[in-house]
Amino acid sequence: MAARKTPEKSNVSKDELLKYYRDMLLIRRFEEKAGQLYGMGLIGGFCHLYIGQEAVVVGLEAAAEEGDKRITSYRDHGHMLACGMDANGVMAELTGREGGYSKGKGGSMHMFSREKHFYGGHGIVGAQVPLGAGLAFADKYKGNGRVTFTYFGDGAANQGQVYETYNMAQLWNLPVVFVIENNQYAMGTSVARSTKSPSLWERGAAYGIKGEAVDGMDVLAVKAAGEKAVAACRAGDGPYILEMNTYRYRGHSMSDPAKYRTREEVQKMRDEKDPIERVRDLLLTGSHATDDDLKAIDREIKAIVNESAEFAKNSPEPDVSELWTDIYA
Ligand SMILES: Cc1ncc(C[n+]2csc(CCOP(=O)(O)OP(=O)(O)O)c2C)c(N)n1
Ligand SMILES: [Mg+2]
Repeated sequence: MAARKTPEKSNVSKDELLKYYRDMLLIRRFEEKAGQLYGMGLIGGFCHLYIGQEAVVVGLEAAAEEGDKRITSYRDHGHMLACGMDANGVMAELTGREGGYSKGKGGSMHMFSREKHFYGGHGIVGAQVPLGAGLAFADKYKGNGRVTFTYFGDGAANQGQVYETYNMAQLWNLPVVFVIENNQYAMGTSVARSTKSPSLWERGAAYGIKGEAVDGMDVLAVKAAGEKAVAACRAGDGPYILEMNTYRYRGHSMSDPAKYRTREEVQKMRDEKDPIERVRDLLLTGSHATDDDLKAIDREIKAIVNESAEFAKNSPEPDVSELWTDIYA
């Protein structure tokens, strides 16, 4: 197996690289812990892990400003952590506990934070795309300069509502960045099996929307592309499409036997493209950090994640009286 290439020297600051390392590692370790708790029966229902795709959301959050919005699919824990939602509240929600973001009544796919402008968490494939354009419409109406990051998958990119949304978003110059997280699979179906036009971002051209493909395993490339897209939106020249070429290491959800790809394919991505290892290499080769410094960060992250699991386990299940609250009649 070919080793990862030594990264070129970058002119990104040490502090910035350390932040990306930390933020991506938090998502990775949090998701690993969620996987363990699922295996122990502490998390029920669906649970879609984000492991492998961390650079996408961390790079784009680095391009975001206070007040910008984000909305995504069910593969959403990474997005919540990256925008600053509390690991304890997310883990408690995954385990269906009172201390969770939706008081333990929503679970993995149904968490929101008004404070962090996180609008879910959507289990219906593609449903968040028109909602994301709606959020951007509201911001344009208010003239507040905010941008909405609307994330969806390669599978969702074949849905009709995405193209209806593209048309309206471009017609009204909405400040929305459409982020296609192309992790190469929609459940067990590879992109090659689902479309003959695999360059998903180029479909925006039919509506006059600009965009580009990005190495979604490289947090610096993601951030640079994100800044460009956000600048276009803030200048009134939105929307913008970013197709992030990425990869999920785990199955579609916790109940995926993964018979549609080989172990070797997954291992090759881990060995050659891992987004966290890439930043780790940059930190070490640029003499920005020592092995010991990185080990200290690893310990710090492990402590946050362990604490979230303890918090979740110690939080009670919601009271029966909660059955009748937070519902539309
Ligand atoms: C409208 C609708 N159709 C089908 C499903 C079942 N389903 C859930 S996830 C998924 C695959 C989506 O893949 P993609 O958009 O690539 O996102 P990824 O899971 O790779 O992040 C499907 C078909 C659903 N939830 N909603
Ligand atoms: Mg996919």
